[in-house]
Amino acid sequence: MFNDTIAAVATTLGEAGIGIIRLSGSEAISIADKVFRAKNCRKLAGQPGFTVRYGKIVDTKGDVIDEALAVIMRSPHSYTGEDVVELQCHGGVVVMRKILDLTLALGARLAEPGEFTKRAFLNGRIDLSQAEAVIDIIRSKTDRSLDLAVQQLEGSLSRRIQSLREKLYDLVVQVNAAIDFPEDDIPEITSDRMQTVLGDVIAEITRLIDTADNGKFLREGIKTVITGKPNVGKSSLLNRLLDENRALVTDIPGTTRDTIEEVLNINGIPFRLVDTAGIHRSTDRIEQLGVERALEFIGQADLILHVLDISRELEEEDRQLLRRLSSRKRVLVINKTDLPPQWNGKAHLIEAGYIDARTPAVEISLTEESLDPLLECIVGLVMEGLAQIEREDAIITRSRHKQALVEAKADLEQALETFDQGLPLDLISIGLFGALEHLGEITGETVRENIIERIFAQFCIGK
Ligand SMILES: Nc1nc2c(ncn2[C@@H]2O[C@H](COP(=O)(O)OP(=O)(O)OP(=O)(O)O)[C@@H](O)[C@H]2O)c(=O)[nH]1
Ligand SMILES: [Mg+2]
Repeated sequence: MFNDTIAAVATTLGEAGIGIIRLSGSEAISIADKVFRAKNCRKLAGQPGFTVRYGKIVDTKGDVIDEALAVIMRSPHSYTGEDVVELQCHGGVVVMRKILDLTLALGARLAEPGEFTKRAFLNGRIDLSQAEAVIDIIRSKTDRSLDLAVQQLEGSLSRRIQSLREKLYDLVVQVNAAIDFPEDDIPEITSDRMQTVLGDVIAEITRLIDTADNGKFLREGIKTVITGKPNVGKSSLLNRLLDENRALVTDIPGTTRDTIEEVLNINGIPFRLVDTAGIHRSTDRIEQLGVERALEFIGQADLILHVLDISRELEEEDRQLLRRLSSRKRVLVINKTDLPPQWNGKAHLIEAGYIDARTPAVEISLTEESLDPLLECIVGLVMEGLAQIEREDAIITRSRHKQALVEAKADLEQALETFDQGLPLDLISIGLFGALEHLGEITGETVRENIIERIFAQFCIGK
C-alpha cells in the first residue's frame, strides 16, 4: 500500500453534464469529508462502501462551489484496492479545477498518468496484462478491438500464461530435486516426460506467437498506405473510403504534400488509412520532402493500396512502384475506368510480368462506382489471418508480450536440446528459469521497474 492519497479529474476536461474527481489512498475519505457536506449532515467516514451521498462541495471558508454526489468504495473492494471516493460534480472546466485544487490543498497529491491503475496492479488487484487491457479498452477504435481488450482484462491471457508457468514450475521442482538429492529415492524424470512437457509448452507458446501479427492489427489498426504517382486519385480514394471530403482533390499533380491519417472501420477491423504525396522525381523542395515522407510510410505499411490511372499511359514512376512493392501485401487500384483506357488494366500488368494472376487488383471509377468490390478485396486479404486467430481464447496484441514469448521459447528450445544431448541437469534448470522469468514479464511478476513506468506513462491522467 502507498501512504499518500492521489487525486485527479477522471473525466475529460471540458463542458459536460457531469465531471468526476477521483481520490484514492488512506486519506481519500477524510479529505473528501472536508470538501463534501452531505445533505443528511453525516460524515462520509461513517458510510459503508458502495454507497452514494448527495450534498454540496464547499471550500475551506464554507462557500458552496457545486452540488455533487459522493461515491464511496472501501479498501480492498475498489479499483485501486485502496479507499476511493469519486465526487460527481458538474463538468465545467473551472468548477472541476477548483474542486481538484481544493483536494490538493487538503493533502492529496495530483495523480500521475495511469497511477490509479498502477496502484491496482501494485496492490495485486490486476496483473500487468490486465492493466494494459485497460488502456486498450479506452483506446479501442472498433467493436472487435474492444472485445479483445475486454477478454484480456477478464484474464484470458493471464490464465494461459499462468498455466504455462505452472507446467514449467513442476518441471523445475523435479529437475532441482534430482540435482539436490541424486541418491535419494526421488523418481527420476523420465526423458519421455521431460520431452513431452517441454514440447507441449513450446507448441503452445508458438501458437500464441502466431496470433501476434493479427492481434496487433486488431489493437492498433492495420496501417494502410495509399500510394501511386501524382494525380492518379489517391486523395479521391481516401475521401470516398471515409465518405467525406477530408483531403484536397484537384486536377493539379502534386496536390497532396503532407501525409493525412484517418481511421476507417471496415467490418470491425480498424484500418489506419494514410494518404501520401504522389511518388515522382521533383526539384521542388517541399514536394521532395513529401515524397520522402511517403516512402517512409510505405516502408512501415501493413497494407498498401497502389493507385494507377488507366486513362494515362503507364509511366516510369508507375513501373518503378510496381516493382518496388512486388513483395508487399498490396491491392492495386486501377482507377478512372470511366475515361477512355490507355492500357489494358489488370490483364496488361499480368502480361507485362508486373503482377501474377493472384495479385489482388480492382478496376474502378472513383467518381462513379460503388467501392464494394474494393472493400471486399481489402477485407479478403486480411480476413484469413483474423479468422484463424478468432478461434483462439487468448491473443497476443502487444509486441512487448510477443517479445517475451519469443525469448521464453528460445530458452525452452535450448533446455530441450541440452536435455537431448545428455548434458548436466543444472543447465536445463537455467533454461527453465529463464523461460519462467520471460513469461512472468507478461503478467508482471518478474518485470523490471522501468518497463512498468513506461507502460503506465501511456495512460491518461485520472485512470
Ligand atoms: N474521371 C475521373 N477522374 C478522377 C477519378 N478519380 C480521381 N479523379 C480526378 O483526378 C484528379 C486527381 O485526383 P486526386 O485525388 O487529387 O489525385 P492524387 O493522386 O491525390 O494526386 P496528388 O495528391 O497530386 O498526388 C482530380 O481532378 C480528380 O477529380 C476517376 O475515377 N475518374
Ligand atoms: Mg492527393
